[in-house]
Amino acid sequence: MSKKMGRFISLEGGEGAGKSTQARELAFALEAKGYNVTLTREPGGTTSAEIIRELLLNGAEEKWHIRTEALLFAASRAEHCAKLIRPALARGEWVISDRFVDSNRAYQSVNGELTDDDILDLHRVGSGNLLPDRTFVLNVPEEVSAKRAAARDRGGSDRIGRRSTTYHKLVMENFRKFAAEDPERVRLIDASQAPNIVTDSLMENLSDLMK
Ligand code: T5A
Repeated sequence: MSKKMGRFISLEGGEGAGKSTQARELAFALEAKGYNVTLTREPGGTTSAEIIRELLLNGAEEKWHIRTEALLFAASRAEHCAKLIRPALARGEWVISDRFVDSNRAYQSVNGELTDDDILDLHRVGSGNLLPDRTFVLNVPEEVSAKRAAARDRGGSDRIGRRSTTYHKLVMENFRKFAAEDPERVRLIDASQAPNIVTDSLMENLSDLMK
């Protein structure tokens, strides 16, 4: 069974909030309802974009200037949109992306060098302003996400994950602000519960898109 209308969903939030877990569970739940699903991630998702991911996430903090970092994330997304996301949507598939442009907005604006409008401009040039039909920000108390991230990383997080607690707090504030500004697209989800309960909540928040 294949249902035709393609939809684009992104999962966002801080480190270790459970995005990858929920991306997988959501894909299973949608497939069980008969939808064709493409599961992907950002940065990455295509061969070339995964090369940019390696450049971004490995190495020392000072490796990239913040403007270069923002451009590399936008470049990875341009590849991802052109070669994977847009074609899958055109085939009528549901695309679930583990992070998308809202991560770029939330993380690369923190130090004040770039504004939200700057980052949205990069997205317009690189990816033609493609936005998800729905974005879920997984919201968990800081101590819970720290515990989950530590369990996942076993002590070694990536170049951006290693930034300070203050940095990550500001990132989460940005995500919450996006949800408050655009509640139709961006939904704040309590992700502190068991995985199956969180997935049920995501599915409930997609019911209007399944019609
Ligand atoms: N970045 C990214 C930017 O700065 N700008 C950008 O534009 C983009 C796109 C890489 C980094 O890049 C930055 C953000 C990041 O620093 P990433 O690979 O998505 O991004 O890295 P993480 O945010 O660290 O994401 P992870 O995929 O590693 O963590 P998740 O997906 O949030 O968490 P997950 O699902 O792996 O779960 C972590 C642990 O918790 C458990 C899991 O089993 C796992 O052990 N868990 C739960 N336990 C109890 N209850 C639940 N409900 C649970 N859900 C998961």
